[in-house]
Amino acid sequence: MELVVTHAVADFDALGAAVGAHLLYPRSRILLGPLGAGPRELVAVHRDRLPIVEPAEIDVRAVRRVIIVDVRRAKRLALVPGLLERIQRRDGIEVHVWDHHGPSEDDVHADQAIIEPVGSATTLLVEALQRRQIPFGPMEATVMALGVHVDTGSLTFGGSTGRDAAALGWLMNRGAALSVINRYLRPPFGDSQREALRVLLANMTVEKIGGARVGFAVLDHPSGRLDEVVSEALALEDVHALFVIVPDGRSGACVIARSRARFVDVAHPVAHLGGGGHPVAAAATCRGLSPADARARLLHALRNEPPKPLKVADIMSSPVATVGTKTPLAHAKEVLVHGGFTGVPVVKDERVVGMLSRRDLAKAERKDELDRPVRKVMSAPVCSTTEDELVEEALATMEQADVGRLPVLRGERLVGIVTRDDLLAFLYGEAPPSAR
Ligand SMILES: [Mn+2]
Repeated sequence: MELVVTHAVADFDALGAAVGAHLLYPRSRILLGPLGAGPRELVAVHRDRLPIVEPAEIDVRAVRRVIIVDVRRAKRLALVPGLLERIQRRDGIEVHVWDHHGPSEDDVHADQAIIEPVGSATTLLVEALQRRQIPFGPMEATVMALGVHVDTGSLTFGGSTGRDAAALGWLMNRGAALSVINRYLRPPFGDSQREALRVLLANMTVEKIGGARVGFAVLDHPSGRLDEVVSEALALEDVHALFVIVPDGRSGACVIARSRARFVDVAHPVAHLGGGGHPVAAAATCRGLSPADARARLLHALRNEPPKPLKVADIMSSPVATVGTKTPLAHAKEVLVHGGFTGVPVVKDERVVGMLSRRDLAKAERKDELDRPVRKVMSAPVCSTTEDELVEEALATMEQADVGRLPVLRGERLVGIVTRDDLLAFLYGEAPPSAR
């Protein structure tokens, strides 16, 4: 007997990868543990077309090969009694692993391991199916496409790769049904999700950790599709990451974590509670730990290794060339041209009172007014930033004000400047212009 297995509370990536594995290992059957809400609804309708085996049908001694997908930590596997012991004893059982998570201490030993850092585990199976030209129908293509969509946020999460996009494209060409994908990917909220969202937002507290805003919410009771509720809350609130904790059974807690900033890795604190996942989405189920204790431990883990978002001080240029309000424009032009600046702050009594850009100068030059003082053509008031501000926030200021540079102030004193070039280098992960 060959079994395809995955993690408990299987999501669509687990299910899609399992369906792909069955195509790749045609003698196998899929063993599913508890399912997440979306997969549960899909399986309820698709059950007869999926090669699912019930736990009661399995003779553990007869299992010759186990294909583990979307997981390899012993703790997270959804198995039948006795099977994990046989896997760990390497007792006449061949183990194949297809996974895209980082390593952990309790990873099972594999005879064959395909472990690559792509956005979804399903992608790895799809690539193998493509290489071996294995045929399948629109139903299988659809379930696998859902796997890629869910784990990559439809190719938008950090960690999504061109390989995920190529796999998804190939599945679409193989007949993946968009109407079915949309049905299961973004079902409308029901009353219980709306209520959970309301309570979550009302209970949320925000902690500042290492400059990042991290939201925490403890809910009184679990609700269906809570992971989608958490994602929705993250989209609504001005936080970089969100941890939601609900009771699990009589003496346990469940954690669902989401991040939208690359500088907050939620998998790391969640791993302290025995959970796992990815930098942008992680979850843990903790036995014997109250929701309040789980919250305290997450906070402790985060404070021990705080996020390190880039701040304005990390990318600003200094010292800054300036001009005075009374400086003639002809002289200011020389400062700009010689320095290669597109603009300079205008300073009076050591306070920044305006900005003078090349555009302001060109306008004056066309009117033959370069003998006038700077204050006549400078732009004011000035949009500024501070050294401690996150680069993300300076970027938002620049977007909203549509200005090309932000003077950096400490109190009233000018200590640096951030330009469009600096922020573009940050956006595209380039070396800052000042270091080039
Ligand atoms: Mn996955």
